[in-house]
Amino acid sequence: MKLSIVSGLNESLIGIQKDTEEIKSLCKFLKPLGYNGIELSLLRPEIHDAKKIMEIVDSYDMEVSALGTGSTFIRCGYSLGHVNEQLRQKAIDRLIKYMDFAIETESLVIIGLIRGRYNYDSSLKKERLNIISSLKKCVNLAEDRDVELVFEPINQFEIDSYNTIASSLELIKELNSDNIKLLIDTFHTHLEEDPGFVWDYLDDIASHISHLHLADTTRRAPGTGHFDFRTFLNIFKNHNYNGYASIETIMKPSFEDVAKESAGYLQTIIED
Ligand code: LER
Ligand code: MN
Repeated sequence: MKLSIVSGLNESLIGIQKDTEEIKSLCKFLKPLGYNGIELSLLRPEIHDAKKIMEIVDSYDMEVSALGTGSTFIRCGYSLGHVNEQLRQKAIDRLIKYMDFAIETESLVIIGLIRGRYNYDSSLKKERLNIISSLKKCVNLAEDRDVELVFEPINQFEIDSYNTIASSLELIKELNSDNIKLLIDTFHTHLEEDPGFVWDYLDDIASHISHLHLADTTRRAPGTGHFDFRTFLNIFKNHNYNGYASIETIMKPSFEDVAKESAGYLQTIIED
């Protein structure tokens, strides 16, 4: 199992020079802590020089684990489930940019908050149908490009559908493609899943999972709340999971503190 952490790049400072400096300083800081990769959360992947980013990441023997796409909905309002067809298409067009970046960086593309939320002129049923039809298009695009998408069940306070692992698995089975797998986030797992069944269930479906997000019960660093990371991670260790466990928390008191504390805590479990 490999370890990564979510980070953005300062996208107001456009320019390869700034990217280079930011990525270098992230790698320099994270590598000695035992991180294997960085999960990049970007708004406009096309403004970044993916080749240059890879050159730097490679030089530290690190990787870009995955690409976060949620700002497409949060900042631009485009979403895969939107009632307006043009805004759904804009979300798909943005995903093409992420996929193109993912080809260069050999990373996964996350389908999380980009699904959006439905509003007064839509409904849960319409939203689900729109998400399914948008995702069919995205999966075809991913197959053409040989890119892997990871679908993330997200809790009901942040998104309206596909909140549970079971409903998300059903959806990806319906899509019937090797290019879409599941991303399991411990924060959403804690809020949505039955604690009496979830461990056995994860054990049963581990082969469908390609990426993990780690945050404790308050969305802070692993080890600061009461999520059972040992039991959770042991399931994946037993399946010889060789994907990433990626820290995705509120970065308080600071990114550096979270990165240090999380790595220290998780390594005692991963390397046990
Ligand atoms: C949001 O809560 C989250 O977990 C992100 O990974 C969604 O893209
Ligand atoms: Mn997540």
